[in-house]
Amino acid sequence: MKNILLTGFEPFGGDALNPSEEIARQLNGITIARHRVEGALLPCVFGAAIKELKHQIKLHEPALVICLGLAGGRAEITPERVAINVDDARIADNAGQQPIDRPVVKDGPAAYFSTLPIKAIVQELRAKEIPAAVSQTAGTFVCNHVFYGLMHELALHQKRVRGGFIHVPYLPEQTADKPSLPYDKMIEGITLAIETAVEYRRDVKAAGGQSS
Ligand code: PCA
Repeated sequence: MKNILLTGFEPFGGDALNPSEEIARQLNGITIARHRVEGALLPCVFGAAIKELKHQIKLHEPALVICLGLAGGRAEITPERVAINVDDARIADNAGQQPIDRPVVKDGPAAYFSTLPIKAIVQELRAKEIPAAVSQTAGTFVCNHVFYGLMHELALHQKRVRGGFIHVPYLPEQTADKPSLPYDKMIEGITLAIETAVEYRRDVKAAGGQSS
């Protein structure tokens, strides 16, 4: 059976938990669309996160890589369209680093597009009434850093492996006033996103933008 690598992040910025970590742990070891999910945890640390990601890719030799992260404040599950070659941290990472206007990869391309079927994922999630939208930016913190590191690694060394990044909202218990999504909806949504990524080798042409 082929593997899918599904990564989540440890908590950061003073949060007690990170839904992306919980999802990667919960789906670890299960079979989705004839693939075995290998869940892994990445540190919320510039540099070390990409190092661990590359280690996990070597270990599991996945056919597909999906990295998850928390985007506090967003109301939808958001497949990211593009990773940019910029680290520009608004807060320190979990090792106290705060890079400003630094490339992820020196002399690397300005950006990489996700090779996940991002519109198909949004379409399938919406059909099941799970809030979803394509996001045009993964920010410039550790999530974009890992997304760029992933796509750079795949472009250079694993051309047949597809990959991308999906941000998830807060869990209801994490916030009183910001949008959130219940845990079971997140699990259902990411399971469906994985299925869709396996089934759709090519993306669909459909509207998938954010509602707000
Ligand atoms: N979210 C942060 C980093 C880790 C995470 O889960 C981000 O969006 O960059």
